[in-house]
Amino acid sequence: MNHPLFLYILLQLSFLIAPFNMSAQEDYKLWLQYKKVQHTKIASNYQSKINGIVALGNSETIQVATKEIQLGLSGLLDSTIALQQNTDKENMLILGNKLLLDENILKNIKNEFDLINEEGYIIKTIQLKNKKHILITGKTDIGVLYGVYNFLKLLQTNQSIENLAITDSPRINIRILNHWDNLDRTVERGYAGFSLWNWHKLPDFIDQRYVDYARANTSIGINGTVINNVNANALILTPQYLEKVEALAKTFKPYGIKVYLTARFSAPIEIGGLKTADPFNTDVKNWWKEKAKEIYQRIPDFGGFLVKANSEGQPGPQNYGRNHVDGANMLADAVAPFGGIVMWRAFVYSEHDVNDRAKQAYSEFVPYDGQFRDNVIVQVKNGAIDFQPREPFHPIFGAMPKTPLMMEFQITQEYLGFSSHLVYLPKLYQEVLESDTYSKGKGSTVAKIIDGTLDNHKITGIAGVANIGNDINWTGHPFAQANWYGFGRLAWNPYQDSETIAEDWLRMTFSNEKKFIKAVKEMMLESREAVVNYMTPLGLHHIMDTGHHYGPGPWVSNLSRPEWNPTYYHKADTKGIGFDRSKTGSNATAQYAPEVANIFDDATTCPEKDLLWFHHLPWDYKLKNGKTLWNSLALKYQEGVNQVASMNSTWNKMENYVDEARFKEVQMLLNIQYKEAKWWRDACLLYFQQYSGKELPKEVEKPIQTLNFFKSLKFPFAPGI
Ligand code: GCV
Repeated sequence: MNHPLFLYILLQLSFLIAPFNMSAQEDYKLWLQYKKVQHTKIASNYQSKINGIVALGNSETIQVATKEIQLGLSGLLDSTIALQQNTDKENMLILGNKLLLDENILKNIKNEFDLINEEGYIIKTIQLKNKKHILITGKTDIGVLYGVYNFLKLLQTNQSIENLAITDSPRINIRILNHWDNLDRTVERGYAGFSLWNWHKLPDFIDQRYVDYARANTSIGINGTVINNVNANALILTPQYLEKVEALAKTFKPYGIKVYLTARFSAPIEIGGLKTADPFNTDVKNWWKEKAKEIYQRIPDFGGFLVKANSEGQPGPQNYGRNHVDGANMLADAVAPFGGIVMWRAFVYSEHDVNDRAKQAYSEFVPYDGQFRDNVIVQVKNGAIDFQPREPFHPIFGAMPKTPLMMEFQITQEYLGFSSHLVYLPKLYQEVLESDTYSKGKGSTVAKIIDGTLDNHKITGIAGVANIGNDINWTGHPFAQANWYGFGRLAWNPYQDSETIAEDWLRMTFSNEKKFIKAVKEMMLESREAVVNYMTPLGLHHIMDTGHHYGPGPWVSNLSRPEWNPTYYHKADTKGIGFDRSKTGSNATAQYAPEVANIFDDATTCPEKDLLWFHHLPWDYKLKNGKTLWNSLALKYQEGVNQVASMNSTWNKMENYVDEARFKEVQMLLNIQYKEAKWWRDACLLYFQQYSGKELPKEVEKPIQTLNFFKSLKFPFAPGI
């Protein structure tokens, strides 16, 4: 039968029953799936311990906390847990901040409040008149909300809730996402659709997405968001847009999330009618002061500004013969009366500077140490070039002890296969955070610099360039959700292990089945090394194709700015390969503390993972494995491909643990990743082989295509530009 009505009904029905719809919902829910606890013993234990909810106070945040706990429990326990007025019945879940706890409850608390800060929480099993209850508290309502999400995590990950005594606080104050979102809803380096912010419908239309975005962020401890691109448009500071920003800020406020904006340095000219943006000009200073006042009138808890100045063509104080300190301090003075801060980026390099690009930000910023206002924090990328699959830690960390420094990680995968490659980034973040700068002797890790403990800073921060868009699953790749999740967890506590985070994420997002977790966790943990191997092994970097940064392009050498060309970075020639940043070369190694510099400076002590970052070595230089550099490089590329092949085979065995649609989605993406890993291997090896003049080792598969074929590939519409 081919009747149009029949086809129409069939189509409707197929949407109703299609697993894709189910999974689209599951994808959308991120790690807040709240699926029924499968293990019957564990589930009945939870049920016996949670009989009702007593919520103290009625602030917006407590209302959100109550709603979330009800939502979570109704899914996890598959039953409705009712709100109660008092603790007469046993096994109540009591939510309330310290000020609202009565004497009897407080008697159960020892020194726990001394152990937490303003955003911290306590989850404790207490006794009232011989009846057991669970208390979730903190010094503030936001602390309570964090406690609620962490209590739900215990259930989501099937942990015991017997005799609970948990205290926890964030170690870093500003835990923030940087959205590189433009006002036309495109997202620079965004691979998950368009921007979440529907500027056209704001301020009157509040998309449910904004609320779910806030829920997801708060559940992992993120407390700030810069909603627009660092390549900024001044229009965001006009009343027309500020009204819309205000609506978003109001939506996020109950979740403890502050809104921040990027400030285009030339805004006084572009939207203020002034002739200059010189930070020493009185009219300019007053313009920013008035602008800050206007913003704070609308958004009393506005966080402050993030600024990219005199970098990649953005305007800044240097346009007027001033410097970064002059610019940052002028803006800092404007927001200071309202408690705002300025995050000033140190991502600077210039085509007019003949020095190694890796040295330029350090050379420019370190002399300013101690000159910034108290409410300025300098935002530094994790490495000295630009979010490569692997970079040694940025030498600014440890070199500006009198200035608060915040970390900038990239969550969006600009240089790591966009949203088609499965790469678990918390492994990369952990590697950087654990790096020892030796700035105050052994143990001066990057984590201790950014949490303020090493140099005693009160204002501390960590930023992640968001990988979020309006794709149904938020991040393009289902496993890219783990990078958003993991960033939040490490922002809360930069000393956590990425393995634990991966396990929690898998349990909350997919399943608590041991076999699934073991296999898929291993796959995630290996994925970061895999991408390094098939893209940029042994310290290679910045050899991607131009502009869009998609795929390999080690041959690119014709760009106007020398330091944008991949050939600038790998320096392959018939003698060898790598960038000599040792004493005999650019001497970038000298920007590190002597203990670190000495290690990097000598090719025999330099970790092999960073070898070609710091050294230009002959093709037949022997590595620790006894093999030549050429053979080792080729084998690394092959290893990367093999790792992706084994990720594929691991995933193919997981069909029974995952819903059909998410299983297929990841399977297709892993196939793309496999194809692209081979593309990277073949293109790079064919290109470098022109210089090495050597055969590929027998373990390396022979390329099927020619170098000219790879060079001919063009991607005019690659996303994210
Ligand atoms: C927002 C790299 C990216 C740019 C980005 C810049 C930055 O150069 O390719 O898209 O601009 O970093 O971090 O400012």
